[in-house]
Amino acid sequence: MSERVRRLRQLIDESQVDCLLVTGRENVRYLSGFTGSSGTLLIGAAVAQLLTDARYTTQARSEAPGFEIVNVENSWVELAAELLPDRTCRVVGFESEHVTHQQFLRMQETLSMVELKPLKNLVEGLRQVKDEEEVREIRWAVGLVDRAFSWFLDRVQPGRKERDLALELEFHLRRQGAEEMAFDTILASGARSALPHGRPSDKVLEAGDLVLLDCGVVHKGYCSDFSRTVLVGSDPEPWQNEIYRVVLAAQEAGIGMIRAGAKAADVDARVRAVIEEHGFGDYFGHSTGHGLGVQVHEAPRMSRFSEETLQAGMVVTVEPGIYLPDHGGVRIEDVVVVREDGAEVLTGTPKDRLLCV
Ligand SMILES: [Mn+2]
Repeated sequence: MSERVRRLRQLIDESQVDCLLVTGRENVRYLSGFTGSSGTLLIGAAVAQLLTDARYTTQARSEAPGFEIVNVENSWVELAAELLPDRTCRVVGFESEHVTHQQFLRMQETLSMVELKPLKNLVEGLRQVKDEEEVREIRWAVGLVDRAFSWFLDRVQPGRKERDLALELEFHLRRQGAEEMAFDTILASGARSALPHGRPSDKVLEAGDLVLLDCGVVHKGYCSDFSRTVLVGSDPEPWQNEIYRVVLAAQEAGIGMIRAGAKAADVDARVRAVIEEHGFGDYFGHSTGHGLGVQVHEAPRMSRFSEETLQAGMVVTVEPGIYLPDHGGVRIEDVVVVREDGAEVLTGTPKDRLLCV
């Protein structure tokens, strides 16, 4: 049985349940390898079953060899009701963040022979610390976007539409091997770059515009996340250079604090302090970053509200920004691996000055 399932069994035991129903899609994939859109895991001390339907049973056998594949005919809840009485599962945990209210009512009705216990963040907790195989997939996804960014820069020209540029970049990334985009690409220029999550619009790039790009791809189920801001033309205004330098200083200060044992909230505080010292505190409204893995946003949170201590093997983003309404904004985002003695930066694209293209 895989190391992941072994560690989960320990958590199941500590949570005082006899077994766990895993319904979160990313959690199912993380634990079993199964990539289909419909599957539920039943995991206990001596049980590892994957409940899925006829569309997926063949695929499941090859993707999840460590699991017994059980065919769902009606619904997985009814199948679980048939499977559970044979087992020693009396208290059954379920993922309260990955069950709809309707499913919960059905579980209450159909699984009345057991006690249902809501649990959360069990698998998400395991997912925080990556093994080197996971780091390798993330590194590849990060590298793909690094290479595509050079390609993209040649196409950033006055007269080009945000939507067209974003579409061409996504097409290029897919052709270079991305499974899919990790999230909707953010590409915003000029005053629109002050929208931290600006969707590509019909706006045309003009000389003097800041262009903020934030995109990521999925590779073997693992996400990358990347932001850079460049200037169209060759003549940045002083405020554009200034906010770029401040964001860069804040981002590097944050990366400099990352190591096993550091508190995520302290990293956020350090980044925020640099931006506040320069008088831009009101223009940095989001958190410093987030964990990255099979989901583009996962634990740990890199925010002032985070209670987490960084551990070796966590993969996080560091992505401060300054957004001046009606003027423009800058964000710089790298992906880093937390190591015992510091941060290993996976992102390779240079960031040392505001690039003018
Ligand atoms: Mn991000």
